[in-house]
Amino acid sequence: MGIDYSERIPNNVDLSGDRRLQRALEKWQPAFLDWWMDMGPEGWQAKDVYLRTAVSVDKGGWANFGYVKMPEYRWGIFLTPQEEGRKVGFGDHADEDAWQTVPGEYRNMLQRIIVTQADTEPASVEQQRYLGATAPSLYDLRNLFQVNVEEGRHLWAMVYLLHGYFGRDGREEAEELLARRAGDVDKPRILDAFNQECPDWLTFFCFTTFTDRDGKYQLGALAESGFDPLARTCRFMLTEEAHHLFVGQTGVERVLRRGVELAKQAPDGDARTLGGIRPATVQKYVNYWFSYSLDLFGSEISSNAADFFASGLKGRWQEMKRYDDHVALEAHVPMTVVENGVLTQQHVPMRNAMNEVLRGEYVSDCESVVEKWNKALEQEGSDFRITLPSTRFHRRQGIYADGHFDLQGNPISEEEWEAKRAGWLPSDEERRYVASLMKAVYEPGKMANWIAPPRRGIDGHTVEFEYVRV
Ligand code: BYC
Ligand code: FE
Ligand code: FE
Repeated sequence: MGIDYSERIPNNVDLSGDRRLQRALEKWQPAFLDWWMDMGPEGWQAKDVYLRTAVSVDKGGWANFGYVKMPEYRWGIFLTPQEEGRKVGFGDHADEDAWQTVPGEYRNMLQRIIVTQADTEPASVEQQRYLGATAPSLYDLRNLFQVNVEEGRHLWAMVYLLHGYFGRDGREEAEELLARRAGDVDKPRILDAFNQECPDWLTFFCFTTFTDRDGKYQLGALAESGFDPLARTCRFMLTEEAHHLFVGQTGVERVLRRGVELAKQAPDGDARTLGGIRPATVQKYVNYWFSYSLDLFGSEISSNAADFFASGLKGRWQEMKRYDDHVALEAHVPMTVVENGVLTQQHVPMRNAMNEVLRGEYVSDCESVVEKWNKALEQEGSDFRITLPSTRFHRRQGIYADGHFDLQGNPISEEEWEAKRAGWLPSDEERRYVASLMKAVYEPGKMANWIAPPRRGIDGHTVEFEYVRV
Protein backbone atom coordinates (compact mmCIF):
# COMPACT_ATOMS: atom_id res chain seq x y z
CA MET A 1 0.00 0.00 0.00
CA GLY A 2 1.74 3.17 -1.20
CA ILE A 3 1.46 6.58 0.40
CA ASP A 4 1.17 9.58 -1.83
CA TYR A 5 3.51 12.15 -0.32
CA SER A 6 2.23 14.85 -2.60
CA GLU A 7 -0.86 14.78 -0.43
CA ARG A 8 -0.90 17.05 2.57
CA ILE A 9 -1.84 14.30 4.95
CA PRO A 10 0.18 11.11 4.47
CA ASN A 11 -2.13 8.13 4.68
CA ASN A 12 -2.88 4.61 3.54
CA VAL A 13 -6.66 5.04 3.64
CA ASP A 14 -7.04 6.42 0.11
CA LEU A 15 -7.90 9.89 1.34
CA SER A 16 -7.75 11.36 -2.15
CA GLY A 17 -10.56 9.00 -3.14
CA ASP A 18 -12.89 10.62 -0.60
CA ARG A 19 -13.04 14.35 -1.27
CA ARG A 20 -15.48 15.09 1.56
CA LEU A 21 -13.33 13.41 4.18
CA GLN A 22 -10.18 14.95 2.77
CA ARG A 23 -11.68 18.41 2.98
CA ALA A 24 -12.85 17.84 6.56
CA LEU A 25 -9.37 16.76 7.60
CA GLU A 26 -7.64 19.53 5.69
CA LYS A 27 -9.83 21.97 7.55
CA TRP A 28 -9.05 20.40 10.88
CA GLN A 29 -5.29 20.35 10.17
CA PRO A 30 -4.69 24.13 10.66
CA ALA A 31 -6.66 23.98 13.91
CA PHE A 32 -4.49 21.08 15.00
CA LEU A 33 -1.34 23.03 14.12
CA ASP A 34 -2.58 26.05 16.09
CA TRP A 35 -3.19 23.77 19.03
CA TRP A 36 0.26 22.20 18.60
CA MET A 37 1.95 25.63 18.56
CA ASP A 38 -0.01 26.73 21.65
CA MET A 39 0.03 23.56 23.69
CA GLY A 40 2.86 21.45 22.25
CA PRO A 41 6.50 21.42 23.42
CA GLU A 42 7.16 24.94 24.68
CA GLY A 43 10.27 26.59 23.25
CA TRP A 44 11.32 23.82 20.84
CA GLN A 45 9.14 24.24 17.81
CA ALA A 46 11.88 25.73 15.63
CA LYS A 47 14.60 23.18 16.45
CA ASP A 48 15.74 20.15 14.47
CA VAL A 49 14.90 16.95 16.30
CA TYR A 50 16.00 13.47 15.27
CA LEU A 51 12.61 11.81 14.97
CA ARG A 52 11.02 8.69 13.66
CA THR A 53 8.17 9.15 11.21
CA ALA A 54 5.74 6.52 10.01
CA VAL A 55 5.71 6.41 6.22
CA SER A 56 4.06 3.03 5.78
CA VAL A 57 2.78 0.15 7.89
CA ASP A 58 5.07 -2.59 6.54
CA LYS A 59 7.70 -4.10 8.75
CA GLY A 60 10.65 -1.73 8.96
CA GLY A 61 8.99 0.80 6.68
CA TRP A 62 7.14 2.58 9.45
CA ALA A 63 10.27 3.78 11.26
CA ASN A 64 12.02 6.45 9.20
CA PHE A 65 14.53 8.54 11.10
CA GLY A 66 15.73 12.05 10.30
CA TYR A 67 15.92 15.64 11.55
CA VAL A 68 12.53 17.35 11.59
CA LYS A 69 11.14 20.55 13.06
CA MET A 70 8.15 19.38 15.05
CA PRO A 71 5.51 21.59 13.41
CA GLU A 72 6.65 20.07 10.10
CA TYR A 73 6.20 16.50 11.35
CA ARG A 74 4.12 14.47 8.89
CA TRP A 75 1.26 13.35 11.09
CA GLY A 76 -0.28 10.62 9.02
CA ILE A 77 -3.22 8.24 9.06
CA PHE A 78 -2.28 4.60 8.97
CA LEU A 79 -4.32 1.47 9.45
CA THR A 80 -2.95 -2.05 9.39
CA PRO A 81 -4.06 -3.91 6.23
CA GLN A 82 -7.62 -5.22 6.14
CA GLU A 83 -7.99 -8.91 6.93
CA GLU A 84 -10.04 -10.71 4.30
CA GLY A 85 -13.30 -12.09 5.74
CA ARG A 86 -12.72 -10.80 9.28
CA LYS A 87 -15.57 -11.55 11.71
CA VAL A 88 -16.76 -9.93 14.91
CA GLY A 89 -14.83 -11.94 17.47
CA PHE A 90 -16.93 -11.79 20.61
CA GLY A 91 -20.14 -10.68 22.29
CA ASP A 92 -23.68 -10.95 20.97
CA HIS A 93 -22.59 -10.62 17.33
CA ALA A 94 -19.74 -13.12 17.43
CA ASP A 95 -19.06 -14.65 13.99
CA GLU A 96 -21.02 -12.05 12.04
CA ASP A 97 -19.00 -10.09 9.46
CA ALA A 98 -16.92 -7.34 11.03
CA TRP A 99 -18.46 -3.90 10.49
CA GLN A 100 -16.91 -1.64 7.88
CA THR A 101 -19.36 1.14 8.73
CA VAL A 102 -20.78 2.19 12.08
CA PRO A 103 -23.54 -0.14 13.31
CA GLY A 104 -26.46 2.25 13.85
CA GLU A 105 -27.61 0.85 17.18
CA TYR A 106 -24.14 1.30 18.69
CA ARG A 107 -23.30 4.64 17.18
CA ASN A 108 -23.35 6.64 20.44
CA MET A 109 -21.45 4.05 22.42
CA LEU A 110 -18.79 3.70 19.76
CA GLN A 111 -18.39 7.44 19.39
CA ARG A 112 -17.97 7.79 23.15
CA ILE A 113 -15.24 5.16 23.24
CA ILE A 114 -13.38 6.83 20.38
CA VAL A 115 -13.70 10.30 21.90
CA THR A 116 -12.44 9.05 25.27
CA GLN A 117 -9.46 7.37 23.66
CA ALA A 118 -8.79 10.44 21.49
CA ASP A 119 -8.95 12.86 24.40
CA THR A 120 -6.01 11.26 26.19
CA GLU A 121 -3.61 11.84 23.28
CA PRO A 122 -3.54 15.67 23.18
CA ALA A 123 -3.94 15.71 26.96
CA SER A 124 -0.59 13.98 27.45
CA VAL A 125 1.12 16.44 25.10
CA GLU A 126 -0.30 19.29 27.17
CA GLN A 127 0.84 17.71 30.42
CA GLN A 128 4.39 17.33 29.10
CA ARG A 129 4.74 20.64 27.32
CA TYR A 130 7.23 22.31 29.70
CA LEU A 131 9.56 19.35 30.18
CA GLY A 132 11.85 20.44 27.36
CA ALA A 133 13.14 23.23 29.59
CA THR A 134 14.61 20.74 32.08
CA ALA A 135 15.71 17.72 30.03
CA PRO A 136 18.49 15.66 31.65
CA SER A 137 20.12 15.09 28.24
CA LEU A 138 19.61 15.55 24.51
CA TYR A 139 18.85 11.84 24.29
CA ASP A 140 15.98 12.25 26.75
CA LEU A 141 14.82 15.46 25.13
CA ARG A 142 14.51 13.67 21.82
CA ASN A 143 12.60 10.79 23.38
CA LEU A 144 10.16 13.25 24.96
CA PHE A 145 9.48 14.84 21.57
CA GLN A 146 9.16 11.45 19.88
CA VAL A 147 6.47 10.53 22.39
CA ASN A 148 4.79 13.91 21.90
CA VAL A 149 4.59 13.79 18.09
CA GLU A 150 3.32 10.22 18.19
CA GLU A 151 0.59 11.11 20.68
CA GLY A 152 -0.25 13.84 18.18
CA ARG A 153 -0.47 11.18 15.49
CA HIS A 154 -2.72 9.08 17.71
CA LEU A 155 -5.03 12.06 17.91
CA TRP A 156 -5.01 12.17 14.10
CA ALA A 157 -5.84 8.48 14.00
CA MET A 158 -8.93 8.96 16.16
CA VAL A 159 -9.99 12.15 14.37
CA TYR A 160 -9.84 10.24 11.10
CA LEU A 161 -12.43 7.84 12.54
CA LEU A 162 -14.61 10.67 13.86
CA HIS A 163 -14.53 12.54 10.55
CA GLY A 164 -14.78 9.48 8.40
CA TYR A 165 -17.57 7.63 10.16
CA PHE A 166 -19.56 9.97 12.42
CA GLY A 167 -20.55 12.85 10.16
CA ARG A 168 -21.28 16.21 11.72
CA ASP A 169 -21.25 14.84 15.30
CA GLY A 170 -17.79 13.48 14.64
CA ARG A 171 -16.55 16.80 13.29
CA GLU A 172 -17.86 18.61 16.36
CA GLU A 173 -16.20 16.12 18.67
CA ALA A 174 -12.95 16.58 16.75
CA GLU A 175 -13.11 20.30 17.43
CA GLU A 176 -13.80 19.71 21.11
CA LEU A 177 -10.67 17.58 21.29
CA LEU A 178 -8.65 20.71 20.56
CA ALA A 179 -10.66 22.84 23.01
CA ARG A 180 -10.39 20.84 26.23
CA ARG A 181 -7.19 21.32 28.26
CA ALA A 182 -5.35 19.06 30.69
CA GLY A 183 -5.90 20.32 34.22
CA ASP A 184 -8.26 23.16 33.22
CA VAL A 185 -10.99 23.75 35.81
CA ASP A 186 -13.61 24.77 33.26
CA LYS A 187 -12.86 22.40 30.38
CA PRO A 188 -10.72 19.56 31.70
CA ARG A 189 -9.72 16.42 29.85
CA ILE A 190 -12.14 13.50 30.30
CA LEU A 191 -10.10 11.08 32.44
CA ASP A 192 -8.53 12.06 35.76
CA ALA A 193 -4.96 10.93 35.13
CA PHE A 194 -4.81 13.34 32.19
CA ASN A 195 -5.56 16.32 34.39
CA GLN A 196 -2.64 15.67 36.74
CA GLU A 197 0.52 17.70 36.54
CA CYS A 198 3.68 16.39 34.94
CA PRO A 199 6.19 18.93 36.22
CA ASP A 200 9.38 16.87 36.40
CA TRP A 201 11.12 14.02 34.59
CA LEU A 202 10.61 11.42 37.31
CA THR A 203 6.91 12.03 36.83
CA PHE A 204 7.33 11.78 33.06
CA PHE A 205 9.06 8.41 33.37
CA CYS A 206 6.36 7.13 35.73
CA PHE A 207 3.66 8.47 33.43
CA THR A 208 5.12 6.74 30.37
CA THR A 209 5.59 3.53 32.36
CA PHE A 210 2.14 3.38 33.93
CA THR A 211 -0.21 5.68 32.04
CA ASP A 212 1.04 4.91 28.53
CA ARG A 213 0.77 1.27 29.58
CA ASP A 214 -2.96 1.79 30.15
CA GLY A 215 -2.90 2.96 26.55
CA LYS A 216 -1.33 -0.34 25.52
CA TYR A 217 -4.13 -2.34 27.15
CA GLN A 218 -7.01 -0.10 26.09
CA LEU A 219 -5.71 -0.05 22.53
CA GLY A 220 -5.28 -3.82 22.73
CA ALA A 221 -8.92 -4.21 23.77
CA LEU A 222 -10.04 -1.90 20.95
CA ALA A 223 -7.77 -3.71 18.47
CA GLU A 224 -10.18 -6.64 18.91
CA SER A 225 -13.18 -4.48 18.01
CA GLY A 226 -15.82 -5.69 15.60
CA PHE A 227 -15.76 -2.19 14.10
CA ASP A 228 -12.95 -2.96 11.71
CA PRO A 229 -11.55 0.55 11.07
CA LEU A 230 -11.10 1.02 14.84
CA ALA A 231 -9.39 -2.36 15.20
CA ARG A 232 -6.99 -1.63 12.34
CA THR A 233 -6.21 1.87 13.61
CA CYS A 234 -5.44 0.64 17.12
CA ARG A 235 -3.22 -2.16 15.87
CA PHE A 236 -0.95 0.31 14.21
CA MET A 237 -0.98 2.66 17.22
CA LEU A 238 0.23 -0.23 19.36
CA THR A 239 3.43 -0.53 17.34
CA GLU A 240 4.34 3.04 18.34
CA GLU A 241 3.35 2.56 21.96
CA ALA A 242 6.24 0.18 22.61
CA HIS A 243 8.74 3.04 22.44
CA HIS A 244 6.77 5.13 24.94
CA LEU A 245 6.85 2.25 27.40
CA PHE A 246 10.57 1.78 26.77
CA VAL A 247 11.20 5.45 27.57
CA GLY A 248 9.34 5.11 30.87
CA GLN A 249 10.79 1.82 32.02
CA THR A 250 14.41 2.64 31.18
CA GLY A 251 13.98 6.16 32.54
CA VAL A 252 12.93 4.97 35.99
CA GLU A 253 15.64 2.32 35.92
CA ARG A 254 18.31 4.93 35.20
CA VAL A 255 17.07 7.08 38.10
CA LEU A 256 17.25 4.07 40.43
CA ARG A 257 20.73 3.06 39.28
CA ARG A 258 22.12 6.53 39.73
CA GLY A 259 20.43 6.94 43.10
CA VAL A 260 22.11 3.80 44.41
CA GLU A 261 25.46 4.82 42.93
CA LEU A 262 25.34 8.22 44.61
CA ALA A 263 24.19 6.74 47.92
CA LYS A 264 27.29 4.52 47.88
CA GLN A 265 29.55 7.53 47.36
CA ALA A 266 27.84 9.71 49.95
CA PRO A 267 29.48 9.77 53.41
CA ASP A 268 26.05 9.39 55.04
CA GLY A 269 24.83 6.80 52.52
CA ASP A 270 22.02 9.06 51.32
CA ALA A 271 21.61 9.70 47.57
CA ARG A 272 20.19 13.13 48.32
CA THR A 273 23.43 14.32 49.89
CA LEU A 274 25.04 14.10 46.45
CA GLY A 275 22.06 15.35 44.49
CA GLY A 276 20.48 12.00 43.61
CA ILE A 277 16.97 10.65 44.03
CA ARG A 278 16.35 8.08 46.76
CA PRO A 279 14.76 4.81 45.63
CA ALA A 280 12.20 5.44 48.41
CA THR A 281 11.17 8.61 46.62
CA VAL A 282 10.85 6.74 43.33
CA GLN A 283 8.60 4.27 45.17
CA LYS A 284 6.22 7.07 46.14
CA TYR A 285 6.00 8.34 42.57
CA VAL A 286 5.29 4.75 41.50
CA ASN A 287 2.50 4.54 44.09
CA TYR A 288 0.97 7.74 42.77
CA TRP A 289 1.04 6.97 39.04
CA PHE A 290 0.20 3.30 39.36
CA SER A 291 -2.95 4.13 41.32
CA TYR A 292 -4.03 6.95 39.00
CA SER A 293 -3.47 4.67 36.02
CA LEU A 294 -5.53 1.88 37.61
CA ASP A 295 -8.41 4.34 37.68
CA LEU A 296 -8.23 4.57 33.89
CA PHE A 297 -9.74 1.11 33.56
CA GLY A 298 -13.05 2.33 35.01
CA SER A 299 -15.08 0.64 37.71
CA GLU A 300 -14.42 -2.98 38.68
CA ILE A 301 -18.11 -3.72 38.15
CA SER A 302 -19.40 -1.84 35.12
CA SER A 303 -22.51 -2.15 33.00
CA ASN A 304 -20.82 0.14 30.44
CA ALA A 305 -18.04 -2.40 30.08
CA ALA A 306 -20.60 -5.20 29.75
CA ASP A 307 -22.34 -3.27 26.97
CA PHE A 308 -19.04 -2.55 25.19
CA PHE A 309 -18.31 -6.28 25.17
CA ALA A 310 -21.82 -7.46 24.34
CA SER A 311 -21.95 -5.13 21.36
CA GLY A 312 -18.64 -6.43 20.01
CA LEU A 313 -16.98 -3.02 20.25
CA LYS A 314 -14.36 -3.65 22.94
CA GLY A 315 -12.86 -7.02 23.73
CA ARG A 316 -10.40 -8.39 26.24
CA TRP A 317 -6.62 -8.29 25.89
CA GLN A 318 -5.77 -10.68 23.03
CA GLU A 319 -9.38 -11.85 22.97
CA MET A 320 -8.92 -14.08 19.94
CA LYS A 321 -5.59 -15.57 20.98
CA ARG A 322 -6.12 -16.15 24.68
CA TYR A 323 -9.80 -16.95 25.23
CA ASP A 324 -12.07 -19.77 24.07
CA ASP A 325 -15.42 -18.51 25.33
CA HIS A 326 -16.06 -15.29 23.41
CA VAL A 327 -19.66 -14.96 24.51
CA ALA A 328 -18.78 -14.77 28.20
CA LEU A 329 -22.30 -15.16 29.52
CA GLU A 330 -21.61 -18.06 31.85
CA ALA A 331 -18.32 -17.27 33.52
CA HIS A 332 -17.89 -15.33 36.75
CA VAL A 333 -14.92 -13.47 38.13
CA PRO A 334 -14.04 -13.60 41.83
CA MET A 335 -13.67 -10.10 43.20
CA THR A 336 -12.93 -8.52 46.54
CA VAL A 337 -15.60 -5.92 47.24
CA VAL A 338 -16.26 -3.60 50.14
CA GLU A 339 -19.44 -4.05 52.14
CA ASN A 340 -19.99 -1.71 55.09
CA GLY A 341 -16.29 -1.05 55.20
CA VAL A 342 -15.43 -4.75 55.27
CA LEU A 343 -13.76 -6.70 52.45
CA THR A 344 -15.75 -9.68 51.19
CA GLN A 345 -15.59 -12.01 48.20
CA GLN A 346 -18.13 -11.81 45.43
CA HIS A 347 -18.52 -13.54 42.07
CA VAL A 348 -19.22 -11.01 39.37
CA PRO A 349 -20.62 -12.01 35.96
CA MET A 350 -17.74 -11.91 33.47
CA ARG A 351 -19.23 -9.26 31.20
CA ASN A 352 -19.66 -6.84 34.09
CA ALA A 353 -16.11 -7.54 35.20
CA MET A 354 -14.45 -6.68 31.88
CA ASN A 355 -12.73 -3.57 33.25
CA GLU A 356 -11.28 -5.60 36.08
CA VAL A 357 -10.17 -8.38 33.76
CA LEU A 358 -8.29 -5.90 31.59
CA ARG A 359 -6.85 -4.22 34.68
CA GLY A 360 -5.60 -7.64 35.82
CA GLU A 361 -3.62 -8.05 32.59
CA TYR A 362 -2.24 -4.57 33.06
CA VAL A 363 -1.17 -5.25 36.64
CA SER A 364 0.75 -8.41 35.66
CA ASP A 365 2.55 -6.43 32.99
CA CYS A 366 3.44 -3.73 35.55
CA GLU A 367 4.73 -6.46 37.86
CA SER A 368 7.17 -7.64 35.21
CA VAL A 369 8.43 -4.07 34.80
CA VAL A 370 8.99 -3.80 38.55
CA GLU A 371 10.93 -7.06 38.45
CA LYS A 372 13.31 -5.53 35.91
CA TRP A 373 13.78 -2.46 38.11
CA ASN A 374 14.51 -4.70 41.06
CA LYS A 375 17.05 -6.65 39.06
CA ALA A 376 18.79 -3.34 38.35
CA LEU A 377 18.73 -2.46 42.07
CA GLU A 378 20.23 -5.84 42.87
CA GLN A 379 22.96 -5.40 40.24
CA GLU A 380 23.85 -2.06 41.78
CA GLY A 381 24.17 -3.75 45.16
CA SER A 382 21.11 -2.21 46.78
CA ASP A 383 18.75 -4.01 49.13
CA PHE A 384 15.90 -1.71 48.23
CA ARG A 385 13.05 -3.23 46.21
CA ILE A 386 10.24 -1.44 44.43
CA THR A 387 6.78 -2.93 45.00
CA LEU A 388 3.40 -2.17 43.51
CA PRO A 389 0.76 -1.10 46.01
CA SER A 390 -2.53 -2.98 46.25
CA THR A 391 -5.04 -2.14 43.53
CA ARG A 392 -7.25 -0.76 46.33
CA PHE A 393 -4.68 1.82 47.40
CA HIS A 394 -5.37 5.52 46.59
CA ARG A 395 -8.20 4.96 44.13
CA ARG A 396 -10.48 7.70 42.82
CA GLN A 397 -12.65 5.57 40.54
CA GLY A 398 -14.42 2.28 41.08
CA ILE A 399 -15.55 0.31 44.10
CA TYR A 400 -12.60 1.23 46.32
CA ALA A 401 -12.81 4.96 45.73
CA ASP A 402 -14.94 5.70 48.79
CA GLY A 403 -12.72 4.02 51.35
CA HIS A 404 -9.12 4.33 52.48
CA PHE A 405 -6.65 1.49 52.15
CA ASP A 406 -3.02 0.97 53.07
CA LEU A 407 -0.37 -0.24 50.62
CA GLN A 408 -1.38 -3.86 51.25
CA GLY A 409 -5.03 -3.04 50.58
CA ASN A 410 -6.29 -3.27 54.18
CA PRO A 411 -9.11 -0.88 55.01
CA ILE A 412 -7.96 1.95 57.29
CA SER A 413 -9.62 4.96 58.86
CA GLU A 414 -9.48 8.41 57.35
CA GLU A 415 -7.32 9.55 60.29
CA GLU A 416 -4.82 6.80 59.64
CA TRP A 417 -4.80 7.63 55.93
CA GLU A 418 -4.13 11.29 56.61
CA ALA A 419 -1.40 10.45 59.10
CA LYS A 420 0.38 8.07 56.74
CA ARG A 421 -0.13 9.41 53.27
CA ALA A 422 3.08 11.47 53.25
CA GLY A 423 4.97 8.22 53.72
CA TRP A 424 3.18 6.63 50.78
CA LEU A 425 2.76 9.39 48.22
CA PRO A 426 5.25 12.12 47.25
CA SER A 427 5.18 14.86 49.88
CA ASP A 428 5.36 18.53 48.91
CA GLU A 429 8.88 18.60 50.23
CA GLU A 430 9.91 15.64 48.06
CA ARG A 431 8.29 17.14 44.99
CA ARG A 432 10.18 20.38 45.62
CA TYR A 433 13.40 18.45 45.98
CA VAL A 434 12.88 16.54 42.72
CA ALA A 435 11.95 19.83 41.03
CA SER A 436 15.14 21.43 42.31
CA LEU A 437 17.19 18.81 40.42
CA MET A 438 15.55 19.56 37.10
CA LYS A 439 18.20 21.61 35.30
CA ALA A 440 18.60 21.20 31.58
CA VAL A 441 21.68 19.49 30.15
CA TYR A 442 21.94 20.19 26.42
CA GLU A 443 25.52 19.14 25.69
CA PRO A 444 25.63 16.00 23.48
CA GLY A 445 26.43 12.91 25.57
CA LYS A 446 26.25 14.69 28.94
CA MET A 447 23.75 13.59 31.59
CA ALA A 448 22.22 15.37 34.54
CA ASN A 449 23.76 14.20 37.81
CA TRP A 450 20.59 12.47 39.08
CA ILE A 451 20.23 9.99 36.20
CA ALA A 452 22.47 7.24 34.77
CA PRO A 453 23.22 7.27 31.02
CA PRO A 454 21.19 4.92 28.82
CA ARG A 455 22.82 1.71 27.65
CA ARG A 456 22.66 2.73 24.01
CA GLY A 457 21.42 5.49 21.75
CA ILE A 458 18.56 5.65 19.26
CA ASP A 459 18.51 4.17 15.74
CA GLY A 460 22.05 2.77 16.06
CA HIS A 461 23.57 6.10 17.08
CA THR A 462 25.76 6.60 20.12
CA VAL A 463 24.52 8.27 23.29
CA GLU A 464 26.75 11.23 22.30
CA PHE A 465 24.81 11.82 19.08
CA GLU A 466 23.26 15.28 18.67
CA TYR A 467 19.64 14.18 18.97
CA VAL A 468 18.36 17.74 19.12
CA ARG A 469 20.15 20.68 17.50
CA VAL A 470 20.01 23.24 20.26
N1 BYC B 1 -11.52 9.45 35.20
O1 BYC B 1 -18.39 2.04 34.23
P1 BYC B 1 -17.34 3.06 34.49
C1 BYC B 1 -3.85 6.36 26.34
C2 BYC B 1 -16.20 7.61 34.22
S1 BYC B 1 -4.67 5.80 27.75
C3 BYC B 1 -12.68 10.11 35.03
O2 BYC B 1 -16.57 3.03 35.72
P2 BYC B 1 -16.40 2.56 31.90
C4 BYC B 1 -2.72 7.27 26.52
C5 BYC B 1 -16.77 6.94 32.98
O3 BYC B 1 -16.41 7.66 31.80
C6 BYC B 1 -6.04 4.84 27.14
N2 BYC B 1 -13.84 9.51 34.76
O4 BYC B 1 -16.30 3.13 33.35
C7 BYC B 1 -1.86 7.13 27.61
C8 BYC B 1 -18.22 6.96 33.27
O5 BYC B 1 -18.74 8.26 32.98
P3 BYC B 1 -20.27 8.48 32.59
C9 BYC B 1 -7.32 5.64 26.95
C10 BYC B 1 -13.84 8.16 34.68
O6 BYC B 1 -17.21 3.47 31.07
C11 BYC B 1 -0.80 8.01 27.78
C12 BYC B 1 -18.27 6.76 34.77
O7 BYC B 1 -16.99 7.13 35.26
N3 BYC B 1 -8.32 4.84 26.32
O8 BYC B 1 -4.22 6.01 25.29
O9 BYC B 1 -16.66 1.12 31.90
C13 BYC B 1 -0.59 9.02 26.86
C14 BYC B 1 -18.55 5.34 35.19
O10 BYC B 1 -17.98 4.47 34.24
C15 BYC B 1 -12.67 7.41 34.84
C16 BYC B 1 -9.52 4.55 26.84
O11 BYC B 1 -9.87 4.98 27.90
C17 BYC B 1 -11.47 8.11 35.12
N4 BYC B 1 -10.29 7.47 35.27
O12 BYC B 1 -14.85 2.61 31.53
C18 BYC B 1 -1.45 9.17 25.79
C19 BYC B 1 -10.40 3.66 26.02
N5 BYC B 1 -12.98 6.11 34.72
O13 BYC B 1 -20.53 7.66 31.37
C20 BYC B 1 -2.50 8.29 25.61
C21 BYC B 1 -11.80 4.16 25.86
C22 BYC B 1 -14.29 6.05 34.49
O14 BYC B 1 -21.06 8.04 33.78
N6 BYC B 1 -12.49 4.28 27.12
N7 BYC B 1 -14.81 7.27 34.44
O15 BYC B 1 -20.33 9.98 32.32
C23 BYC B 1 -13.18 3.28 27.72
O16 BYC B 1 -13.17 2.18 27.25
C24 BYC B 1 -13.94 3.59 28.99
O17 BYC B 1 -14.55 4.83 28.86
C25 BYC B 1 -13.13 3.60 30.29
C26 BYC B 1 -14.12 3.74 31.45
C27 BYC B 1 -12.32 2.31 30.38
C28 BYC B 1 -12.21 4.77 30.40
FE1 FE C 1 -1.17 7.37 22.35
FE1 FE D 1 1.77 6.58 24.29
